[in-house]
Amino acid sequence: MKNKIVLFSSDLQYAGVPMALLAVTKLLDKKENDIKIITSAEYPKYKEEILAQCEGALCFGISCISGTPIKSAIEVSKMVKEKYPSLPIIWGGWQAITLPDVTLQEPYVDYLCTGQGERTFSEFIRMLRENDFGSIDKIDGLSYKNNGVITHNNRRVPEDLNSFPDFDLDLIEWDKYLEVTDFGNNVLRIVTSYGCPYRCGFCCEPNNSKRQWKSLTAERIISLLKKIRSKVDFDGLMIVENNFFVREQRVIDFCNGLIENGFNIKLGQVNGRTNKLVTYKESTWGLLKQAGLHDILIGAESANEETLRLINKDATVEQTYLLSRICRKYEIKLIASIIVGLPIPAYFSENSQDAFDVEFREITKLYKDLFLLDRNNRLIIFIYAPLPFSPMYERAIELGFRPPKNLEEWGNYDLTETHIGWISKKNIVKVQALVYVSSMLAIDFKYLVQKLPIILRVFVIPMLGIANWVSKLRLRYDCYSFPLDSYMFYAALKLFKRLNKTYKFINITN
Ligand code: B12
Ligand code: SF4
Repeated sequence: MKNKIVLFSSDLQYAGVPMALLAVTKLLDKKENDIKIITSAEYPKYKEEILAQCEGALCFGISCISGTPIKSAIEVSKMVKEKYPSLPIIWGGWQAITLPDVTLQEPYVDYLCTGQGERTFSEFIRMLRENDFGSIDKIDGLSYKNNGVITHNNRRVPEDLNSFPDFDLDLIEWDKYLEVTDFGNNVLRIVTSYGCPYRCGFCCEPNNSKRQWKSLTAERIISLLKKIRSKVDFDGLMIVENNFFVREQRVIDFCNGLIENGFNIKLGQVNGRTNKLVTYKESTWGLLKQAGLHDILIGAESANEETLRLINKDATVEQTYLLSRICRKYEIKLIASIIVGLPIPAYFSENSQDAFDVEFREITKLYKDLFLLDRNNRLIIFIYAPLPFSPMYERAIELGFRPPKNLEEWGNYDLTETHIGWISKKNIVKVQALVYVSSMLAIDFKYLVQKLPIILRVFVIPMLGIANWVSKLRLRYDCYSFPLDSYMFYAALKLFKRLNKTYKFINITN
């Protein structure tokens, strides 16, 4: 008889392909295992589905990133533990990696996978199936409780992704994960690599992958895409891994593969590093454009050279400008992500308002310059949300940041909100206003609007026109205070999202 394995993705806001869950099934033998993947996108009544599927199952696995997805992971784990007390529950993903002890100490979490999951999960399933608990300490990357004492096995060294087979495409209903974006109507998210070779001081990735980067070959990606095409017709891909552009030859081969196989799609939100991209050959840029590259997302992080040096970015503000010029030449949009409020010396030594004013002035200048270079350039800004295992985390604590104390509290630690005392509410409003202006001026809402019923379009089109006009004024006069226009826009968006939940006009990740 087959073993039933039930897997759940706890990020309820996320509408995209459950990449982590698909990945961990790669090494599971389909003849022996009956795998059920449950997401809120595919199962709006996911709780009922989980409870029904867990009946007679071998284990229940949850993929969870830090922040609000912890809440639903807790709720569901408690629910399953209550109904099936002996069913092993394993958490994997970024929450398990970032806060292993805090997570595992809870009674409703039995095991953790604290790194790359493909091999760890298959060894774990074998152990459960064969009732071979004597071998538990041999499973790298697994953490568990032994008479209440937390034990972490050896870390798992990231393995070559090409040594794993593709996942079974029938595990999910692909059309449920098509998203509407500013470059396509039917866009899928994919990842083609794991880890990251860089060492940014605010990021939890270097501690996880130990600066290793493992990637699928271009041939493997193209062959996977062909299989996905046989399941669903997509017109775009978001390649959302940490860094798609690490090896130029892989990128060249991938673009050639897309072109030769006539994919005719757009590529967006493709993550890359400024310092690497500026070294790319002109011919590669031409090829990227020809293959359909719509936009690149870079971690510009700061508009200040000294800050970039302090966070070990190994890239410069000058390179951000240079990359913007290259992108303009090839008509590729550039999305630059910035982090405000990193615990840099200015916040230690100066009045925090003065430190913010300098930081904000530099960012608005960068944005204006980039906008003048190309009107499609966009800035996204995050307020720094400290997470363990990075040098900046310790600095944040020195500066007064108080971390949540237990898993429930971490579930209230919304990573998209502000938790650092050195950025005031008034300043958060300014940052949000700048993000709003940049979004209004750069995002092409065409695909979104097309999907709306006519009755809604009548309101939405003029509203977007007015929002765009006011944003231009704000940019011209550097005015980011009293952003009433953005409040109205976000109120309308909130209402729309509510309607969308009921009527499902479009599939979008919040
Ligand atoms: C896609 C993505 C998103 C998507 C979807 C997130 C999601 N719920 O899956 C969206 C756009 C929604 C998103 C948003 C955000 N994200 Co994000 N995102 C990513 C990204 C780029 C890829 C994730 C992914 O699918 N990887 C592919 C899979 C195959 O790899 P994986 O997730 O690492 O999974 C492997 C293992 O962890 C393990 N595993 C995972 N799950 C499970 C489950 C089981 C049972 C087992 C056994 C093993 C296992 O096995 C897998 C295969 O090896 C990661 C970066 C990264 N490199 O992972 C950041 C990342 C997860 N995001 C991050 C952050 C900070 C955010 C935001 C806060 C950004 C922001 N400021 O707005 C928001 C918050 C979202 C929220 N709801 O709170 C951080 C998370 C830090 C943390 N400790 O949790 C990351 C790590 C980026 C970074 N380096 O800082 N994100
Ligand atoms: S911020 Fe991006 S480039 Fe820097 S270490 Fe993290 S994943 Fe790598």
